[in-house]
Amino acid sequence: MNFHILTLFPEMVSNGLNTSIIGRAVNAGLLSIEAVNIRDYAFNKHQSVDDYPYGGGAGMLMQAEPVYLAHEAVAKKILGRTGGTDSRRIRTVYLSPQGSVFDQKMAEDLAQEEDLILLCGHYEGIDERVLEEVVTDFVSIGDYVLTGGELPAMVMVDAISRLVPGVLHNDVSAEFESFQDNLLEYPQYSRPEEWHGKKVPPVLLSGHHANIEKWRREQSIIRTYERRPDLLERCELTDKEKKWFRKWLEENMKCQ
Ligand code: 4GT
Repeated sequence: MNFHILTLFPEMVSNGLNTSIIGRAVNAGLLSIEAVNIRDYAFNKHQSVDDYPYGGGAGMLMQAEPVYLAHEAVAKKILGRTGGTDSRRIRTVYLSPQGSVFDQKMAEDLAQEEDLILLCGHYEGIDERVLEEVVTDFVSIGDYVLTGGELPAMVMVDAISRLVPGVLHNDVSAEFESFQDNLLEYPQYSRPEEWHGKKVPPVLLSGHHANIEKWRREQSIIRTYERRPDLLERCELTDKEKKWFRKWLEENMKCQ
């Protein structure tokens, strides 16, 4: 999968994504991450990329033309390689607090694309007119305000990349984790068997795989109930699990 990140701070993005699992996947040729400097497309008289907003107000706005030219250059390259003809069909995400909130489902959807363009704003954002012409998806990573779209773009690249086949080379893969089923992951333990007087739950040392699986599933349900009850409403428990959970609730609520 190929990520193309349009930004005024390309080194921030490249430096943040060249390490660990993502860096290794890039070196292995499973991913490419191209950071395109929008400033390289400021062909106006003063080579500027920002200006005051019409109507007044605080701060500066990124101008339409350099963003448009940077997008066009990237789109041309992609179409040349893929044999496509319509640059408006290349998924182009604008990172903004006004977007739909990014989640695992959206990551799975975007991981199906061969090329993904991520547009990062800075200052007070980007002239609306170019957004109307190039953006296909408006995405937010959560309800808070940042100084730029670079960190959100990096969050998206990380979450999407680990879904690309081969990027995680463990046997069970990304499918089988937190948020699969809308349940949080169960607690995990490694050596030593006892630490600070705390023992590893005995079932995990039993070697009984069916019991271990059952215990983990139950722990996931308890954990989701305790930490993210909003997710529990959206997850599908079997009748057996519902019955077990009702019993667990009864037993654990009476002494409160
Ligand atoms: C928050 C988010 C985001 C910002 C988010 C344009 C100029 C937007 C600054 C940028 N803040 N971008 N994508 N929650 N700020 O995703």
